[in-house]
Amino acid sequence: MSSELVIVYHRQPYEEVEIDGRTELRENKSPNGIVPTLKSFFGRVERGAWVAWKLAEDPSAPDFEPVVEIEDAFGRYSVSRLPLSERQVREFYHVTSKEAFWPILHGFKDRYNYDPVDWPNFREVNWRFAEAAAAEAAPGALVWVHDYNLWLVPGYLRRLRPDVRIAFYHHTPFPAADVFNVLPWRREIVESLLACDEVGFHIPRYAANFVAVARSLTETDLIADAPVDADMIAEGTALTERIVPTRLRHKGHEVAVTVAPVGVDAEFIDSRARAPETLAQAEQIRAGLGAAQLLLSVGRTDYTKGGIEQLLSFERVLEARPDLRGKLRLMHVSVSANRNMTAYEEVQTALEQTAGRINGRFGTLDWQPIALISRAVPFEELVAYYRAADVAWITPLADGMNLVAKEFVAARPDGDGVLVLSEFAGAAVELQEAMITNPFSNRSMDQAVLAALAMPEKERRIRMAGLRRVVERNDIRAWARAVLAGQAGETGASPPPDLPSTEPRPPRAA
Ligand code: GDG
Repeated sequence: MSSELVIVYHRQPYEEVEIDGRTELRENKSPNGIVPTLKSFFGRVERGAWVAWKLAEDPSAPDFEPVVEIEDAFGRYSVSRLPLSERQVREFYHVTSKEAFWPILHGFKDRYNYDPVDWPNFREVNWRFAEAAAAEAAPGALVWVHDYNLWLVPGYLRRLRPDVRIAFYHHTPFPAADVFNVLPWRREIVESLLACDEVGFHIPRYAANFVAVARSLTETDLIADAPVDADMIAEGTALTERIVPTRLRHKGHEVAVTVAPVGVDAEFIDSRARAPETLAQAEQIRAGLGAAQLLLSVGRTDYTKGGIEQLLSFERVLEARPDLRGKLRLMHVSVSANRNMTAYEEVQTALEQTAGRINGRFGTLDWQPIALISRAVPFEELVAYYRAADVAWITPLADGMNLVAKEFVAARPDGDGVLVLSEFAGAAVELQEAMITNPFSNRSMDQAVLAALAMPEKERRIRMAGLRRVVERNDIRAWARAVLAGQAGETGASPPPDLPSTEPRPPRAA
């Protein structure tokens, strides 16, 4: 019970590698992403803790140490691994979180599946996360909980440890009340979130939706709001809000509602994109294309990412513009995170069938219009593709933020390249110089990609310069700063530690 900062995140903060029958803990292969950023917060506290789950054959007698002490480049912290059985993980993560919550969060009411949900199991798993966090937190510590699969943790933790500060960050969208309130457990979830000192979102719309849901279900007063900064107002686009709620009161307890859009490590990606080996790889990619333009699409295999809709747009474009046949290639990277889930298998099959049909319809011996990539591309290679692409085509039907769009921009120190971005990605309120498109409209989709392919260099450069300013300014460090500011002053709690740098500190002797 001695950590000043406890991070509660479902995944462990490192990779486990089997070497000669022994398990070794290694830094995550990709230096990119949210995990290293979260770990960097440990660099400025005396002692931190991370709570995650780990598969155990018999959770009552796990064959691993539940708590391990780590001393690495990021600092000194313990990792509590909650032993969960395969069944518990399936029910809590793959069923309740992915089949019931995920579709609702993204506005797909018709995909919502209530029947298989084992709610007592969800409660139990969340309770155990809360217990582990309570066991690690020093008096008055900050406990920072991530994402909807841990929705009940704040409420339980408040009961176990009234003294700690609790912050919660949503990585997904937060839907409007008439969508969220489909969930039969809506009140329990919202009461838990209202036990936080701070609830954080990517963009003002999600914060406003959360407040509307809270007020629809509970006696909650809105005690402060604020105008949205001009740089988060993308005139006329779907997710723009002008006023953002900032403070609530529920049962005498005040909750700060904060907006902090997650950014990417722009500096790191920029340096990768300038590296000679990346440039050589990008050159090679371009040489392989001949005179063809490269359209690049990257995302997880998920119905929210709009992959099928995008392939259909590509097909319409090739149909309507025979002159483009042979002069255009689409590299569609769609990596499955949850191979064993029916919903994702269906998307994968549909992607393969659609891409196969389009290649069959238009392809020749020398030219296949679509390269469908289902394996994870190493990040360094991905940067080379970002660098080589003419157009990044990112058109999710719903997306909390979408970091791929920001990575593409960060990977373009050459100042060229066009970003076509769905207005239903949180990133669209920040990335106002992108070609914004509505993925629910065939005409908007087809016109945006055609306009991007035909865009004159001068306009491309003006837009990219604007995008790069935003991505550099709102990078991962800015996110950390905004999060820390929200967790401090607003809640009346003690000031936060200084802003950590994502540059890891040198390892120290244990
Ligand atoms: C959730 C929210 C929110 C993808 N393919 C490969 C690969 N990736 C990497 C990308 C990027 C990450 O995966 C995807 O991030 P996104 O933000 O696009 O989407 P989600 O995974 O759905 O994340 C989302 C995010 O949380 C953060 O809050 O933005 O809205 O849904 O970093 O680069 N990386 C590599 N190879 C691939 O083939 N190496």
